[in-house]
Amino acid sequence: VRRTPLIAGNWKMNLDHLQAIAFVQKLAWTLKDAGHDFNTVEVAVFPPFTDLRSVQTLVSADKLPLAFGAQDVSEHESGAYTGEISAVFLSKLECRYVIIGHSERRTLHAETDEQVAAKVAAALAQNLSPIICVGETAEDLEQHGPSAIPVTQLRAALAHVSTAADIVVAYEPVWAIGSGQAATPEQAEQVAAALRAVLVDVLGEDVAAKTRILYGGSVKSGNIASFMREPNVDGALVGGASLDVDEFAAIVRYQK
Ligand code: G2H
Repeated sequence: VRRTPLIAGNWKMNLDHLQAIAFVQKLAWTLKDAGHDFNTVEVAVFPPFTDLRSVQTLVSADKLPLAFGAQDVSEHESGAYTGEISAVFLSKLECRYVIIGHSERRTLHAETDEQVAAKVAAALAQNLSPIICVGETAEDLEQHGPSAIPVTQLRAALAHVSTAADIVVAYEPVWAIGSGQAATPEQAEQVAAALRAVLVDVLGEDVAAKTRILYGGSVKSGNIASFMREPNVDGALVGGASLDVDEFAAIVRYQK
């Protein structure tokens, strides 16, 4: 099975809606100028909620071949949840993906495995493809070894997922996030292979073979190709380096 690589830019809390428009326009031109084939490597951006309407309008008006999504979603569909954003709203804004369980949500907002599982179910119910983030801290790594925590987190996140689900998994070692210290390609592959084994076990061979597993944590244009050579790594979730158009475009163009 050939899995289309996905390069995803997680903007985190950066770029207002005007900056987002300028960024997305420049990104689309840069990639088109470079002759990028979007069917060969898929490109997605994850702006803050307040930028999504601008990005959607631009993408649909100019028919840009970019996917986009949100960085989080509520586990609830509607109701008295002040400050929350429903998967229904994201779906109506033509989001294709939504990042769920990013380590910054788990750490700074105390998101639990149960909430992550509920959010995954809420996203799938609206035909959004969840990018399920898992990863261990430096202490976890020391205590439990490389794959134990990511494997446990993925199993928990799949609690309500049916076998046909369209999901993406992102392995992001917490110690590699924003630190400049990326995992080695061998480390990423070892955990990605363990995560694929979970997918086989829970969702079956066919879905596991189709599901993309991304690496995230200090990905740059200088190290992306080494990750992409690994058989179980199908793309990257890029934070800091996704905020510079030329650098992000160079990551997307890792084969060149
Ligand atoms: C991990 C990653 C993007 P960065 O959080 O999700 O960020 O590339 O800045 O390490």
